Amino acid sequence: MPQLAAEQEEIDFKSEKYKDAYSRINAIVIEGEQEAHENYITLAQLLPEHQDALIRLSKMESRHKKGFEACGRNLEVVPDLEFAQKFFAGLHQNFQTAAAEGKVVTCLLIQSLIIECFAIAAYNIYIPVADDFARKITEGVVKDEYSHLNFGEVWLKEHFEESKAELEEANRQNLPLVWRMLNEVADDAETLAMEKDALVEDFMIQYGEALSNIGFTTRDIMRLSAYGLTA
Ligand code: Y39
Ligand code: FE
Ligand code: FE
Ligand code: FE
Repeated sequence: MPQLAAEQEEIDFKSEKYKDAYSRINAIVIEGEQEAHENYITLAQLLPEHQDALIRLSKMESRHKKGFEACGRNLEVVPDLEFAQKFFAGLHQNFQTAAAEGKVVTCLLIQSLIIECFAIAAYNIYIPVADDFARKITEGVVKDEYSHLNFGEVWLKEHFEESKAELEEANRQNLPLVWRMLNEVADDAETLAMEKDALVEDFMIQYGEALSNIGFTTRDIMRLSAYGLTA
């Protein structure tokens, strides 16, 4: 979504207001990449036949984390990692619980569909309004995130019939958390010139496409992707 250069020039990346918001958003992204790294290691244990692929994804996530740490340093911002851990606590707990129960379908829905779609939406909306340094980093990262989403789509498509009920339940438990997280971050995102409506729209598009690729009908997608949106 390209924006006018004039609009971009109005963003003062060095202002205290921008840096304050960035200390939380940057931390969310750093913590998200760290948790994604751990989640793919856990998934590699749950799916030993895909171990090599999943360990590759986990290593990409640590590279992403390093890239975003550099973005924070470049703006002389200290990320508020405590805030970020709280931000992810709900999804983190649900992933841990599912992993402990061996519920690989739920783990894939949380990490490879929901979190990846959240990341893709956020990075797509951020790129046109990012500082030059962060834009280059984020452009490289978002390409990887599409491949992570694709891993989840392909596996779930191949196991669609036996996964359907667990996917419905996992969606019901986790999608409302995403809407809450988006609300929680909306003001800081706005300060970074990222519009909440655009984030919601991009997430819905990515997540709806993913559900479609897995095998859900349009009717199912409408119901699943908006679940908890008004809550
Ligand atoms: O798979 C991944 O790399 C995802 C973990 C990273 C999460 C990124 C979370 C982005 C939410 C940012 C919200 C800003 C408005
Ligand atoms: Fe990542
Ligand atoms: Fe943890
Ligand atoms: Fe990822």
